Amino acid sequence: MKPGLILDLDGVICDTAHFHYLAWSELASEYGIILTEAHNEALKGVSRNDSLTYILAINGTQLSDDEFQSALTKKNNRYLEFVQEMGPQHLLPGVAYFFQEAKSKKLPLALGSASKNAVLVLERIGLADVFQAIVDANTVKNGKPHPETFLKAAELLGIPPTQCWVFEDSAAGIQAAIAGEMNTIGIGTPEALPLAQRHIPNLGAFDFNWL
Ligand code: B16
Ligand code: MG
Repeated sequence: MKPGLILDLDGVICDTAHFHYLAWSELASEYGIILTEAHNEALKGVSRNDSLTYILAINGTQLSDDEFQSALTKKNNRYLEFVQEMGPQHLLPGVAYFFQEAKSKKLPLALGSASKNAVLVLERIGLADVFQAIVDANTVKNGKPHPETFLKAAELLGIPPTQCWVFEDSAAGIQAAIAGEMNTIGIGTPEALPLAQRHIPNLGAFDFNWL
């Protein structure tokens, strides 16, 4: 059986992580909160809801349920403005090569993203048709670091978790993959992702002989 490749979206396939950061920073500043690089790292792979909870806790801002929901909508609308401007030029380095290689080797591919906007982003960057399975925040109950996203992706591919490889740029995502007993490739440094088995700067640096 061929191994399954399960890819995160933001920060692995395209640089939406930066757009999330800009949109959250704008919102956070309304509450007198300045988001640092360290905050940004902690927010990667974290659901929209949990991200806002994390941000508000920075200075103890309390919101009513209605205010919380409005803040989520505001952040998402700002984020979607960035997404509307996206195209294939926003693919991270090596992504096109990675998909060519995976296709020529007939390796099953799944997306495992914590974003509710994953399909929209895939359409914008021209990758809506490359995955045999797409699992995002609209289709799971438990976000990363819970393994549900990746376990569901493996199930849809019909491949045992231990034969799947997860490509992730977030600590929460690496934890999720480990909890699902999958192999992990960290997109980033060992300092940022100490639990990942291997580290590469981008998908173009992946060596298919590792599989
Ligand atoms: P949305 P990934 C995650 O996507 C992002 O890394 C994270 O920063 C974001 O808060 C989360 O999606 C939710 O995104 O607001 O679009 O639903 O990295 O798991 O592909
Ligand atoms: Mg990510």
